[in-house]
Amino acid sequence: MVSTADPRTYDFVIAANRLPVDRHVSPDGTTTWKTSPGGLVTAMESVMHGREAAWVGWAGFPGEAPEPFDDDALRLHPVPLSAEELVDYYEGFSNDTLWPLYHDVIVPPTFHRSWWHTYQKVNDRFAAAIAEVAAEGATVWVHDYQLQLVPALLRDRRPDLRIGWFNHIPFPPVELFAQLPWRGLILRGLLGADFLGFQRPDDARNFMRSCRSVLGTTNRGDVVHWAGADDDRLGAAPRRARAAAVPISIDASGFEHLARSPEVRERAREIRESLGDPEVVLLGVDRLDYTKGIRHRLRAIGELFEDGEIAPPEVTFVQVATPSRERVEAYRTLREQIEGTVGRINGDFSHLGDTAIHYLHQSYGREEMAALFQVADVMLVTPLRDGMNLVAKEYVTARHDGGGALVLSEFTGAAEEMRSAYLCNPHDITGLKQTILRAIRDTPTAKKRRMSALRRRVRTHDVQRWADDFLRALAVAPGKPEKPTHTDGKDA
Ligand code: GDG
Repeated sequence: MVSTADPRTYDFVIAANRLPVDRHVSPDGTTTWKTSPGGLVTAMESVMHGREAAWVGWAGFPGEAPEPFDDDALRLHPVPLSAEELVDYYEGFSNDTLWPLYHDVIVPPTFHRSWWHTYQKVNDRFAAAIAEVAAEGATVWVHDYQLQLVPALLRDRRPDLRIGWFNHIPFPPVELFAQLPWRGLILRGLLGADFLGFQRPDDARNFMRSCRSVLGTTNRGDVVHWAGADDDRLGAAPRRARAAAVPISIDASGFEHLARSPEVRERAREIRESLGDPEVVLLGVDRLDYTKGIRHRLRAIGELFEDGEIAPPEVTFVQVATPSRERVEAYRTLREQIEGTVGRINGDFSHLGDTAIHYLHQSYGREEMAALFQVADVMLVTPLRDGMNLVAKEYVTARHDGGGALVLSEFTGAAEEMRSAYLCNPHDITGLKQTILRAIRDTPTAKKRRMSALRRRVRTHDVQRWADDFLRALAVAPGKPEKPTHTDGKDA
């Protein structure tokens, strides 16, 4: 990677909270950057088609930001965040105000004016950085809930840009969104975009309803019409923005290729053997987050052990809970609760050499993940609310043998597309238990039929298609109204 400070500008700019690279400092003090293997990076590579692009984001450590540098055709433009800003903008407003509010208030959101002020300040810094690297008339793709003010702040600086925003998490119903003390300013921030992409049609509808109810906008179909306001803070210029569902996906061919590799298949055999060759392996893979429904899943599994419906060594449950947001109180509490429950269940139902639940609070490489998916006879994806859930899509992609069964919560964006999964309501513990048993006991033919439909869906709706769909929608989005709009006030 080459570090240069020249003021080049780019026709395509991506902005996300994090840059797609991680810094590694070796013992002799040399710094190297490694591309973080994520869906977003792959998707962006596929749409860049070799053209030069810039990525604006935080470099992953507090304090002064490194100078912009190149990673192949990608210009990386770090935005600095101080340690205090990380606490207030990232851990606070993003992860302890917006995250719970946008996920059905599973835990109560915390509202602090000081967090909000920092969120505004950091969003403004991102907007300034994007304005600096974007060429005249460039396309800018802003990602996620951490940067909701960026579209309008950027448009104020650079009306020439085409601005899109994609929400990776759900957009809440107006009844919940209305709790946010700064609701009008957030919506106004988003309306700076030409196109707003959401995971599900319901998320787009929730957004449009919030705009109508909070800002008094009207909409025709999926286009929101903002007539401008007298309130200076909201801005006076009329705008039009389109809001629609563009569900995210995974690099299906890349992941399948990895899953088919001899190393991964061999590793899958090893894992199964080290678990004692059980008849049925149940698996959960989640960031340790209260949205993922891990406690409800454990409750159902614990009761199934208690009822004698399942028992080790024939059946074992592996739960990978990747460490996440450990400085936020709600996450620490959740970890204690989960580990207490796992301990109790194992105390009651494990025997020497036969473990009921293998609980792993660790992160693993992609290869290990792909191997684990191949070992799972039944994959449990049971979030209480999830924007999409990529684990569900990765699981079916890894099952190139056509085996396995996916239990999937209705409250994920993935459930909208993956109708052939064993769908469940994770709040209904009795129903969840029955669904898990059904996924274990269904005939191989029935399971194969479902798996084959799921695999087809993900193969034909991969991350490249998502990025293409988003950029196509952004390219034709209406933007600034050319003439006064006539509105019928109907909801989409
Ligand atoms: C947000 C939204 C939306 C997990 N542990 C390890 C690991 N992972 C990988 C999974 C998957 C990704 O992380 C998690 O993605 P999810 O979609 O399941 O969930 P969030 O992190 O909450 O993501 C979500 C997503 O954004 C995209 O828009 O779907 O709804 O909440 O790829 O495999 N990967 C590795 N080691 C781990 O230990 N290598």
